[in-house]
Formats: sequence, structure tokens, C-alpha cells
Amino acid sequence: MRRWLSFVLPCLVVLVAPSATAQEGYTPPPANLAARAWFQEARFGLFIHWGAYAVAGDGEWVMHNKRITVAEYERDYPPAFNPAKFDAAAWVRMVKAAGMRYITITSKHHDGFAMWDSKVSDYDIVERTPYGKDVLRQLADECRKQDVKLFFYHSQLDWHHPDYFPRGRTGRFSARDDKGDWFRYLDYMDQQLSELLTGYGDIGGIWFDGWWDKPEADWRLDKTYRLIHRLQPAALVGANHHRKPFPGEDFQMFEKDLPGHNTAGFNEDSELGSLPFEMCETINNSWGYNKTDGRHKSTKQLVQLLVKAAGYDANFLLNVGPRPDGTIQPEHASRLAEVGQWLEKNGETIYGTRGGPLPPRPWGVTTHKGSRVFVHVLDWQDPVLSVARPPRPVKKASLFATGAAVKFTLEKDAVLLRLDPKALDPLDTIVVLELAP
Ligand code: FHN
Repeated sequence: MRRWLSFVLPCLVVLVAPSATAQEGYTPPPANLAARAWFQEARFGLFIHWGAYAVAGDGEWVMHNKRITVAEYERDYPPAFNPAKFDAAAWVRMVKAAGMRYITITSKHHDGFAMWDSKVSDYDIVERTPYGKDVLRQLADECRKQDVKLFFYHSQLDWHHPDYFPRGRTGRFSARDDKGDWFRYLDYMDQQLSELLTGYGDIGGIWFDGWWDKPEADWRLDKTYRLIHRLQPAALVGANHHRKPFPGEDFQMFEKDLPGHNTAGFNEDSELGSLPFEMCETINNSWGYNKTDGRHKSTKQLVQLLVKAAGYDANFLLNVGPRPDGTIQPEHASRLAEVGQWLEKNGETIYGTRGGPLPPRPWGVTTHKGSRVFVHVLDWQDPVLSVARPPRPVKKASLFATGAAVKFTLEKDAVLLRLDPKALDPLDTIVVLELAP
């Protein structure tokens, strides 16, 4: 399942060049700045990788990995995709119960198949599947009703379109003719983006992916980013190119790693910028539905990832890959519900907070809001925890869960917190430090 990584990684090696040309001189208008502020406060969203590939239950890279040609894919996948049990209202209810504030769903993944009723192509869910309905429209309507923001993940890389030429590092088994008009492909992408930005109400933003397939190409990002910002000035543009943000982007994303970390291999050149951060992660180890992947992270791991992301000042975008019938795997739905129960009690220490002020440490992280610092103790067993001294004097310390006072000693450069080992919560013991104004 990590096969895509071997294609992405070589791109990272050539990443010594400065950031690509994009929307130079972009000054975000007030509506965009307000949207960024909202985004940063929201802290938690659902990533949805869903497309005709769900039919195989072998992840979203099945076309490339199994060397399926365009003709075979067209014949076997969309005609078998019939998500008759898809219930947009139930999905959005699940998102709300999980404490998530937004959804980022694949409008088109690398297979090129559109999950909406595209007018510039018939390679879409309405025209090619027995289901025949626009799932993005249903989801957009329901998100509006239930006050959840909707973002679209849009693959710039396309394994299906004839004009995606010269080909990139991936999708080389699709048996397309060795010709194509690159700028016609980019026109097509811009037309599809225009459909998404004009036909589905206010969109939270566009989450691009796939630039890394052809880092040397002229992606005409300037034109594309301008188009998005013109059609919806408040829509946030982000791109998963694994590099420092390009001009015109409104947030910075990190795949499977906390900002500044690189355990998954994507963030070699991912210098931290000043835009809002978002980290995305899978529940098991797959983005698209994978019926053999049972390596589901526990609720504890997921809560701790959310908390760590917040401590690193990043949103947490947690993925599900719905099944071909339109339902969410029960193992994933139950975990989302449990994270939601945790947030129901502890959300005050996550939503609307900023990371820090203390640097993340192996024992945990801090978040803060106003004069309150939330010390999230994630991995600690001893009665005394030494944390760095916050920027202002500590007036009081207490357990967030019960309000019980926590004894502390102020050292020159540290605060010693006396924790009752019996009162430690295995998920997250939250100590509130009240700072002097
Ligand atoms: O190739 C994709 C992959 O399928 C998935 O969409 C992830 C999500 O971050 N991004 C790409 C790899 O970088």
C-alpha cells in the first residue's frame, strides 16, 4: 500500500529548487483571512477518499498498482460502482458526532473519475455508474444544512485523461496514446474546478494533490490559483506538494507527519511556513477503502494524534475510505464516535486554541487560549513532571477533568507539576495553568 510512496519520494530528492511559480503577489482579502482564522479554530476534519476504485477494496492506487489500462478500468470500475446505501445526512451526522468541523472529500483522485456531474467530461459518477447521482451535490447540501464546511480534494495528476502528457512518474500502464496537449489538460482541470466552485455553494477550499508526479512541468498554478480565488475569495487553497507553500496557497499540509517531522518520508523539504497547518492521517493504513487492511489505529492513538496536532498548531484531517455501497466501515465509524465523545468533554482544550506556548515534548504537548495553558500529558507515569516555564507567571494549576488543584513548584526555568499517578488518564491528563495577565 505504500507503493505510491516510492513514486513520491524520488520527487523529494530533486526538491532543491525554490518554490514553484504560482500566484505571485497574492494578498489574501479579509474574507480569506477570516476563513483561515475559522480553519485554524476548527482543528478537526474528516478526509474522505472515495471513488470508483472502492469497488476493488484495494485502495485508491489500484489502477496503477494492478497495471489496469484506461479501457479496462472504464469497463470494470464505474459500471460496478453503485453506492445505493450512501446517505449524505448520516455521513454529516457522523462527522458532527465525531467533533469534526469540516469534510475534505475527493472530487477526483488520480484515476481521473469525477464524483460529481461534470459538464466537460462524461467520465463521472452520473454518466458512468448505475447509481447515476451526484454525491458531491448531496454532500454539499447536507453540509450546508448541518453547518459543516466542505473542501474538495482534487488530483492534478490524472491517469485517465489523454492530454495528461507528457506522462509523469505514475500511471504509465494506462495504455494511452503517446500524445496529448498539456495545456488543454490544464484547461480541462480549470473547467472542472470552476464547476466545483460555482455549482456547490460556498466551498471551504481546494486540497490539491499530484503536483509531485511532474515537478518539472509548467502547472500554470498562477492561473489556477487566481481562478479559485476569483470565484470564491474565501476558499482556501492548499497543495500536497510536500514543499514550503507556493505563493497563492492559504494553508500548509503535512501528510502522515506532524509539522517539522519526517517519519513517513514526505516532508524532506517541507520547511515550515506561516500559514495555518493541517496534518492528514489514515485510520488504518489506507486512504481509499482497503478490505484487507485491518491495522486500525486505536481510539487512544487517534485522540493522541489530534492532541499532538493541536500542540503543533495544526489541524487534524482524519481519513476514512467508504465502501463501494456508500457505508463507512464500522471499525472506523466506532472510532470516530469515540473520539467525538472525548472531544465532547475536552474540546475546550482543542478548538480555538493555538499550539504551545511550550515546545512539544515526548511526554506531550501544550495548547493555549487567552491566559490558560492546557498541558496535555500523554505519556507519563511519575509523580513529578517538569515542564518549561510559560512566558508569564503561573497563578494556579488544576486538572481540567475535575478542577482539582495540582500542586506545583516554580523553578528558575521550569514548573514542577505534582501529579497523582492514580489520577493520570491513559488518553490525556490535562492540567490547566492559569497565567498572570
Ligand atoms: O497519492 C496520494 C494518495 O493516494 C493520497 O491521496 C494521499 C493523501 O495525502 N496523497 C497522495 C500521496 O502523496
